[in-house]
Amino acid sequence: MTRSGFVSVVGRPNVGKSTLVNALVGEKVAITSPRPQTTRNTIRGVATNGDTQLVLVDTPGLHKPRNVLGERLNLLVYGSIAEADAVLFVLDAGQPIGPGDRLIAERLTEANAPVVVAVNKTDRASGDEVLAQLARAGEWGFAAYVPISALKGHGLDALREEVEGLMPEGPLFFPPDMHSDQPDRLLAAELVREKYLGRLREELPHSLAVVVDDIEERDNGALFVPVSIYVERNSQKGMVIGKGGELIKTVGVEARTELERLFGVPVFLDLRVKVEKDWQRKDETLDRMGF
Ligand SMILES: Nc1nc2c(ncn2[C@@H]2O[C@H](COP(=O)(O)OP(=O)(O)O)[C@@H](O)[C@H]2O)c(=O)[nH]1
Ligand SMILES: [Mg+2]
Repeated sequence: MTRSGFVSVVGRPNVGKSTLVNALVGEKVAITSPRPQTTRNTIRGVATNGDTQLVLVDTPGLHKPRNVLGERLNLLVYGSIAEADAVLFVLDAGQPIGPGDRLIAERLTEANAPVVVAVNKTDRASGDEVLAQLARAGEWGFAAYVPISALKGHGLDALREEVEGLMPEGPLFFPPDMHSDQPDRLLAAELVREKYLGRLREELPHSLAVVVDDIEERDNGALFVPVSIYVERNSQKGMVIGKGGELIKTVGVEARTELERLFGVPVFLDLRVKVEKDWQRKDETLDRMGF
């Protein structure tokens, strides 16, 4: 009998949720960055191990919402918890447990699904710090606690075992060789955004949205990918393009190289920068952008 279930991966921004999902899937399905609030939608990564399948739902970090986008992101997370067979709650071993973590823990206590706590980034914390973190989190009384490093791959087998044991019996949801249910155009948009994060100064990453409309397959098998890069103000356009088009060129080359590796065919990226005033605050614009 096979086992298969949905696992909602939750935690504060930047604790390493997306890195963990990629590590468990064994392939990049979600973008990551040193900046908080990199993940803006729920991406499902599929990890099949023998006759057990985990459908890992990577979520945006829960945080105090500052605008309509923030509110929608939090609702996404709560929805994902409600539908989950198990929850993976990720903590940072090197950061004190804060009000953000406690809020999530409270929500999870009320939820029906069993919770496995992963204390992540053990590669950057001392043994004592990791133990103290496990003890503090242990007071919540969840199903299991596992120290891991998603980046270095430490502790992942133990974590997988705990989570797999919580999956209900039933048919696999996806073919075993499938890694994500994310459409190619979403992955392409996310990869372009990832290349920009970390390269833009302070507040600009929050003003950035990337949308890929339909990807076209050309006769020679190459893919034509039309990419719209939205900023909120005219003054931000130049920052995204860079001096003499330098930045947009670098981003384009990096994203194209990665997409060609993932898709296995030549890719042509058509990058356009557009101004959409206050897109984060407008319901109608968010709908159009697919949030
Ligand atoms: N040292 C270390 N860094 C990590 C680990 N896991 C994630 N990170 C880093 O933490 C940052 C945030 O990771 P990300 O997966 O985007 O976090 P998310 O916001 O929770 O999805 C990135 O710079 C990651 O490389 C880990 O196990 N060890
Ligand atoms: Mg993330």
